[in-house]
Amino acid sequence: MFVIVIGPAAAGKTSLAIKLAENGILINLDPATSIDADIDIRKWIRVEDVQKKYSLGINGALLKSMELISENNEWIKKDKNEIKVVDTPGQLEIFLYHDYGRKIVEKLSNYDSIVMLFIVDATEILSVENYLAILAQNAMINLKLMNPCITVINKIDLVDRKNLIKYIDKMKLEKILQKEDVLYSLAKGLVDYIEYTSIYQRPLLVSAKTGEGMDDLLSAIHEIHCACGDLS
Ligand SMILES: Nc1nc2c(ncn2[C@@H]2O[C@H](COP(=O)(O)OP(=O)(O)OP(=O)(O)O)[C@@H](O)[C@H]2O)c(=O)[nH]1
Ligand SMILES: [Mg+2]
Repeated sequence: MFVIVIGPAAAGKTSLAIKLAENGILINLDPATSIDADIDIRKWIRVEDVQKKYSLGINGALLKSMELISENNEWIKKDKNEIKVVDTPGQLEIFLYHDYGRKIVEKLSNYDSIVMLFIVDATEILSVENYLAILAQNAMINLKLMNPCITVINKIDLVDRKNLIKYIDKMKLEKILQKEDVLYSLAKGLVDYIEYTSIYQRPLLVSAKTGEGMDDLLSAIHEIHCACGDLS
């Protein structure tokens, strides 16, 4: 199974990927950052080389690198029956606005089953609006990649859990979202969507730093894997 770790910059993707890969192998798909991975994309594609070769700025070079990665097969570990954790770059636009992410996911799905994680930084969830905006990004990623993700709230060690639950508990959230206006409808739709994918009923709160919640995350990954990717 490939466990693809996606999320905004500095949410803790690499930290979580390293922890998860203790039970499998780690594939680094970030062409800008070297980590101690079993397979490192930088062996074949390095953003600084791409920048020079194509005379691009740093963001253009990262996009071009992702295009090259989507066309390259050398980094793909094809053996089944092991957890292959894929760490990705934090520039979400790769997945939100371009097709490279989808190409990569489609390619991997030819070799093994896929479980995707969308990593959220708990310290960014400071209001209902904030949380819903994060869910909207999560929903867009699901649409673009045509795969549902498990929403994983990381850095739980840095926040007051009670405060966080206020925003992510459906009953409490619906109480807050009382106004009958167009934004309420949008917010309600997002909450229903997340509930439909069952992620919402079981928000996964973890800390890559302390290890809290990691067992639940591993169980969820295996559960989804056994259900052949059916989250409903
Ligand atoms: N307190 C705390 N810090 C964390 C946790 N997870 C990650 N961090 C810290 O957050 C920072 C970013 O972590 P990374 O794992 O590099 O995040 P990332 O999402 O891979 O970042 P990019 O690849 O740059 O997008 C580092 O300083 C980590 O040590 C966590 O659960 N708790
Ligand atoms: Mg990283």
